[in-house]
Amino acid sequence: MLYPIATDSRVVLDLSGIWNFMLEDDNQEVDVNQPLPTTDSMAVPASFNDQSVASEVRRHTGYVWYEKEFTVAKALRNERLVLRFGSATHEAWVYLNGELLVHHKGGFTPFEAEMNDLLTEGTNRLTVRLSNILDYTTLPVGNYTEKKDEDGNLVRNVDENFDFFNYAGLHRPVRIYSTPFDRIEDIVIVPEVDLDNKKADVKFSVKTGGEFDEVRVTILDEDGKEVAQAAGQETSATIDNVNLWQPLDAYLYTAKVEGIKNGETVDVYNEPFGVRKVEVKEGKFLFNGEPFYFKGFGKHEDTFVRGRGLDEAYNVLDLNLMKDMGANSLRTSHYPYSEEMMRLCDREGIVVIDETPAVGLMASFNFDLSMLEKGAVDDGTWDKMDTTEAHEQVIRELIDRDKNHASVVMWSIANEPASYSKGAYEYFKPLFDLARELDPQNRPLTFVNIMLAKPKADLCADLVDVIALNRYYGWYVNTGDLDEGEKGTREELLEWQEKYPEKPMMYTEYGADTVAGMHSMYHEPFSEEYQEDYYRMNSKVFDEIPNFIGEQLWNFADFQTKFGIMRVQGNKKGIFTRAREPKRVVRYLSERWNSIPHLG
Ligand code: GCB
Repeated sequence: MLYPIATDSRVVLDLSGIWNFMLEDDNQEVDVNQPLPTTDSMAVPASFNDQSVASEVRRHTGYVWYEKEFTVAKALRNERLVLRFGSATHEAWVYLNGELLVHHKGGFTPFEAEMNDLLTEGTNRLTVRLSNILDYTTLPVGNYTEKKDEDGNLVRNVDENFDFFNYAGLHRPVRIYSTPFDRIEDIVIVPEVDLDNKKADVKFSVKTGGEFDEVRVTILDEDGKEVAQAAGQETSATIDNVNLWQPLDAYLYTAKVEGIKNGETVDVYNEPFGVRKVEVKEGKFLFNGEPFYFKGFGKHEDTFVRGRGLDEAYNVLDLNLMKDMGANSLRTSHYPYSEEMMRLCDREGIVVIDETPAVGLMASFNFDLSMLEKGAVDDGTWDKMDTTEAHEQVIRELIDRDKNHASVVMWSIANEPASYSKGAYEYFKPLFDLARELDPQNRPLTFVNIMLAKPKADLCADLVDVIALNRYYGWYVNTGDLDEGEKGTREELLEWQEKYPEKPMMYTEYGADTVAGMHSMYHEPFSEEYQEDYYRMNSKVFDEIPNFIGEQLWNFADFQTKFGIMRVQGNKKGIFTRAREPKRVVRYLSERWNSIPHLG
């Protein structure tokens, strides 16, 4: 699926702005043939939760409705018109002028539908019913319950099986774009790099709808100069003296793809792409032939008021803060980020580990944890979860959406599943196979391993190219005791190294909750001093481990979570506050990261 852009043959209309909004009332059926009985305002794109002062809106679980009227100019109505949602969290039923146009489940990937047949002259009414219900069939996974209140009304509840607030709404742009009826539908780009000769052979596969006499691909450099041409739907072109896409030194070519009929260009689409080679070899992650060291973050799409909604100013600031610190990478924890963020990472040279929304795949901590010292257990997770279908779907949709991004160097199939529980390998093996089959660029794969699944207990590390670990020695275990934390960290990393000498490993999370402005002479937990000591301790151990290829800390910024006795206004492991003000540790990490080369 292509990102909607304007070209000589395409127009994009944006339906962002104020929509009508209401919560669904179980006792009152909504007639989609009539305008919604509400004039309450809701901004799009954004979560609905933090835009209202009513706690029943903020905490609503179940269904909500959005509606917007729009007009499409006559000049456009003879084109093919597509309605496209960047995402709708988590399940959407979309009606145009009272007719169901499209349904989509999964809150973090785009979907679209041709709308010509339902479009009318003058005012059109676009109505969206959304559900924010998460259960054991969805990703993320939620603990879903229903009960009746005193008046007999149904009360739904989702208890997040994960540590971030279940923000919902129309989180990303809703757009209409036009194409000619004979059109380019998809472009797959696979650059094969010959590093010795500074050449790249770029393979293109162009999917079309309708009919063309010819498909032409022209490669343009950053100055818009033509560097190569090719013809055909399955074709390739060579770039000599190629400019490589390097971490923090991005170079983007543009593939200008034209569909030609009777000698005229009918449709044209411009897809940016970078040329780079990533591979995992002998315990290293090679980027254009050189060992790469990941420095950076797990983060969230999380800002004041907008919740999880797209905010491009925050995205730009966040990447600028990262670059200033000498960071080079992020993981899209714990769901696919907006297409706008992915394009920004391409442009800024930020390296991305692209994660599915598979988080919460764990039945509970209700078993004897000490058993894990001996080996795997059976905590019932893989009998209880019914997520295979959703998991396959998100892998398909994520790879389909992000396959051409130079910034994406690895897929993360899940965050912290119960990989210590019997049945985990059988659950994951087909999903890893699917991802390997689908990715045209054959990127390395990982999943993010939870602290319970140490080398003796984990059942899934055989499946990964890179071992990615979330570890909290000195925080959740050995709280406040960094000497013990250091021992635990070292011991475990050496154990992994010994078990998988050929696999590189990295931290994808490590952190300590820190209240901005809290200081302690005794460097106690929650103080800015403790956070700095904690990171210094970890850095020391990382530097001793030969196959250690990166540190992505938790978290870039403080973020909103559900209520919990360990969460005061959310998770405070940010090294920046939610307002992006630095905590004390930023100085230390900036110095460290600015002195570690990205490559070599
Ligand atoms: C984790 C999770 C992350 C949490 C973090 C924490 O392991 O992957 O979602 O926010 O721990 O702070 O507890």
